[in-house]
Amino acid sequence: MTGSTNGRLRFPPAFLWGASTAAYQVEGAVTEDGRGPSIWDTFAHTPGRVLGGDTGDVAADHYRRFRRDVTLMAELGLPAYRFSVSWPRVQPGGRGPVNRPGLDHYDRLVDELAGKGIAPIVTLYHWDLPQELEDTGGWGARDTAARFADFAGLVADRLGDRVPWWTTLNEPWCAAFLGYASGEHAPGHQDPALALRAAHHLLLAHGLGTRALRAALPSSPSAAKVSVTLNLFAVSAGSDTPAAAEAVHRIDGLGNRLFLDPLLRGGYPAAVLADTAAITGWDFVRDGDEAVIAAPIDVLGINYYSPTVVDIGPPAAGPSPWPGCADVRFVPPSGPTTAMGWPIDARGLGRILRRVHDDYRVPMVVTENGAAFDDRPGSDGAVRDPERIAYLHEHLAVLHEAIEAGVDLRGYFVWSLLDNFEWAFGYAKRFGIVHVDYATQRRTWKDSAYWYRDVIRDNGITWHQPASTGINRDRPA
Ligand code: PNW
Repeated sequence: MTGSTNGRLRFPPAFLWGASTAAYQVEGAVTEDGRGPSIWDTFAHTPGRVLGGDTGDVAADHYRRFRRDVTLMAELGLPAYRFSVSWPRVQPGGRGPVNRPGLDHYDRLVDELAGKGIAPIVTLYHWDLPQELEDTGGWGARDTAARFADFAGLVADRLGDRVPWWTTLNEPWCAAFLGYASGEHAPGHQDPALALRAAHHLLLAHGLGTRALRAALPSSPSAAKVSVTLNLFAVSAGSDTPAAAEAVHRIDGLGNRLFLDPLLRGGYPAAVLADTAAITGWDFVRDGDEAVIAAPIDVLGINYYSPTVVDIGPPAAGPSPWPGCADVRFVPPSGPTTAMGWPIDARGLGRILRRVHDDYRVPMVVTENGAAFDDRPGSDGAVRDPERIAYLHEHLAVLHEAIEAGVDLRGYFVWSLLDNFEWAFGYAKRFGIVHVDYATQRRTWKDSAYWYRDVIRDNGITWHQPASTGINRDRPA
């Protein structure tokens, strides 16, 4: 399957390479074709919530420029494009009939991709909840899960004949805990009990959404895959003490097992319910919910950026995204970091993949991995990002090693195709392999884009560290 001939680490023949984006981060055009407001429109337009007062109003203008962007993808040789469907474009108020012009857009995008031989990989929820649903309780309300299933069915009815792979939710941990506990993300609540309730309703939405997808999707010629994407935490102890081990256990519980166990083992982990009993009695979990959440999935999406080191110690100031973990201290990184301040260590990704493989036995795809750096065009117009190339190379080498060790990893998607709206950081952080000049919307391939094109073409990486050398900036004819 894999190999390391001719100084190259080769990936399995069917390994799926791609790049990811999300609707609110790239589309702009927020009032076009009858789109309604989402919680991110409201949040970004609330002073003090997003760095620099940035909003997704224009973003990378991908809604209007999608045809040119698909051409760019084809030039990169991308076999697959992972994007999300904006719920408030399809149902402006989150319920009721389809807003045709909104759904038509994704129909055109899917056809444009198909015309270039690029597989459309659809995420149904990447955090842009219709504002009207937030007004009736958001993810704190059980009804939101049922509304999500309706939305999933509507999109599958229209695109199901051409989309091979569906993801219900992107990172329910972020949606629940950054959105409802720390308040760093929309809708900006700071209520740990509400956040745990939201986590359950997101998982329920996944289960009901999976059911709706299976009902709507055609079973031939080959059945579409259904998945969910989690941001899993590679947690390790900051000291060799029982207290640090306890901190690891608690963060692993809330960050990983709270999601993995109900999705893949049929129920919530008792230890996490016990650890959070002082915050909530989990009375919002009804009989039968866990069976709905455990509906079989075909593949698990994993997003990974950096490892996490914890210990017991004085709490950091401000509201935390970790309910009941005020005594847990997040140890600041000592090694290299990205522009986000996130530590760089690819081994964390290897640990996550092996752990999920050993404990849950599910096929996996890395649906996001990448890094922000301070990229800008040089005087010759080139955007040199050797740190990003080194970051990606290091992570791909770890993936190759995991595959050789028997982990069932089916693909890899870089975050992100384009520089975009990085949530609470606005446009200050650039994750793209393609640079976006927001004043002109001009796209410029960073060196990492040329490098990734060659990785895809060769289905592998060079065995030695390529870093900043040997970038071939020739564009295809
Ligand atoms: C993910 N955290 O977000 C998202 O899926 C992307 O939309 C985003 O642009 C990307 O990663 C880079 O941030 C995360 O605080 C945001 O642990 C925050 C965290 C994790 C993931």
